[in-house]
Amino acid sequence: MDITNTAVRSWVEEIARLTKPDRIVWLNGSDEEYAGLLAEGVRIGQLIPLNPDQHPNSYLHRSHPQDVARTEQCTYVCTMSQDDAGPNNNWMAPDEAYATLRPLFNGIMRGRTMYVVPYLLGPAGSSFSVVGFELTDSVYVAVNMRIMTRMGAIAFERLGDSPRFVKGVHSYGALDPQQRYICHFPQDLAVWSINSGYGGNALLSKKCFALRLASWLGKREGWLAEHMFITGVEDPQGRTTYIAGAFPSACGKTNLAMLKPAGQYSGYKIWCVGDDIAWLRVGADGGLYATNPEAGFFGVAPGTNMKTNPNMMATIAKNTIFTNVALRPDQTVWWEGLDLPANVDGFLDWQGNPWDPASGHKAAHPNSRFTAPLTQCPIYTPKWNDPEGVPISAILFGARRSTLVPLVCEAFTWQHGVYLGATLNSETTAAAAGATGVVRRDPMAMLPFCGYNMADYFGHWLNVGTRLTHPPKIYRVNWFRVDGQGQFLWPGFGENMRVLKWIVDRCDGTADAAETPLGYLPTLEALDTAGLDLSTEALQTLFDVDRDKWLDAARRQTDFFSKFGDRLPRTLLDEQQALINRLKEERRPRWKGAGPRLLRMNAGWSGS
Ligand code: OXD
Ligand code: MN
Repeated sequence: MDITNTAVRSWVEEIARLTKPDRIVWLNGSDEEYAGLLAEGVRIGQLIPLNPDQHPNSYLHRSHPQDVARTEQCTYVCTMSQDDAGPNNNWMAPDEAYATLRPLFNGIMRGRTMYVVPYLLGPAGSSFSVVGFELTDSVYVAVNMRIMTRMGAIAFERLGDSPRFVKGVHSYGALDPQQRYICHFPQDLAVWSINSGYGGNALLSKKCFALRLASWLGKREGWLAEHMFITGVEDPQGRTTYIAGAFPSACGKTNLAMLKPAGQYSGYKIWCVGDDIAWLRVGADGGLYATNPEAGFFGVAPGTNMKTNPNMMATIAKNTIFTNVALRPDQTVWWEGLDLPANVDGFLDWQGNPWDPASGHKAAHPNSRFTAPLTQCPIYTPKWNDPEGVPISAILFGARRSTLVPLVCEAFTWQHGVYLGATLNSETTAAAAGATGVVRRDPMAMLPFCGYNMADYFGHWLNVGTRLTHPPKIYRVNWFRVDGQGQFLWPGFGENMRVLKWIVDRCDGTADAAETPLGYLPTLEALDTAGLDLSTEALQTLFDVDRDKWLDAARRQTDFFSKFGDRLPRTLLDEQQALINRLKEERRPRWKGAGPRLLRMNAGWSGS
């Protein structure tokens, strides 16, 4: 390739001088090149070819057993001042970080190839889009980047002579967890990552650039980079309403993004624009527009099946890279959540050892993944490539909460919605290393991904709201509430369409809601529960607003807010106080509209 951009050339030379690779290979994104990279991955044992009939052009990768998830404790935001990174980030001064990293990178690529991966995040010709480069010694990273981004010549076309591109430097090093660093340098638009090959740590386009650096860029330039899916809901009349939704990792965001409407909803169509990241801008008409900067899915395998996500099952039927799933003797893949055949002889677990189900350990790692091109999704929409993005009518903030939080609740205003997002908390999952099932605050599902002080981030959200003449409605949703036996109350998956339908109708102004202290909840008539095997008690629990527990929860938000000191926007404290006041108000129902019946006549609120 003839590289005329001098800034790119001199940066690549500089990193090569430090890392000392045997060879430098500039990638152009072609099919032939991709085939060659896959063959190289097989040759060096990083990729195992799968059964070509069952999984055409697909491969399995087994990672180092201690390199299976994002490692937040090794992830740093290296702003000049610690306050700019905020209490939500690990911080290191840029000089100190470079001084730590340079010796680690010195000569690390000796005997290896350095791949230069040029890519564009966002559609060609779009004001949303930004160019990035990743320099990596991992062929696994290179092939995943080919799936996850618009990779190759398209990036050079966009860049021209400009020196403005995101500089990612990655080496899997020795995969040593003690020396693992993922360091972000917003001022330099740079990320340096060493000693991990795991997606979120090593595919630097994803969490590192498209969220951490992009959120920081968005703050400076007036846009938002969010951990959100983007989905269009087309009604039988052909009108499409776009929804964006933030959920913490491994909380069903991907399944919701490509939900398959069934039964009475089979006249509806769902269009998937993206499942993980949304870049949002205020449009000339004062609406909010979104684009998915990525070009592929990096989804969680366990639990994905024909019931939970038939569209994803079709998406990963070919050209897919699986990581840390189980392997059957016929070279097909398996994970928990797929039917377990009677005979598991010859199954290898995610580490390649014979698997004995009686041992109690899982065959696939709980955070095992697949990487597949977005355009293979049966409900992919060309809108994904629209330079203008898609207009967003509703934003969802969802989390995994077994208690307290109702199935769905609409914010009164944009700023109340920002408060609902800012106070999101969720039970932790296997997507990050550490204990699972522990409730932690995860504002806007961005706690691990916001590249600057979250107090400023909340302020930025509030500011964006002031520029929106018709802001999207904001919702908090929770599919994960359980009964006394720990069973999920709401069937979830395809049935979430019922909730989306209520939301779409609210956006159209045609669905009823009842006003509660938390926000607007659906009325009994407005949420379609026909044909669901839901007891009255289950329905009541799903919409229960326990006044005392909520008061307690609202007061406990102070601990979180106080971490941000004076930087926290006053508006959030006002919203917290307003919630507390509403919860303390006299026990009487407050109706909005022509007296619809409240879905949940909870003792705490209705007091009747
Ligand atoms: C992801 C994550 O990989 O959120 O998308 O961890
Ligand atoms: Mn994610």
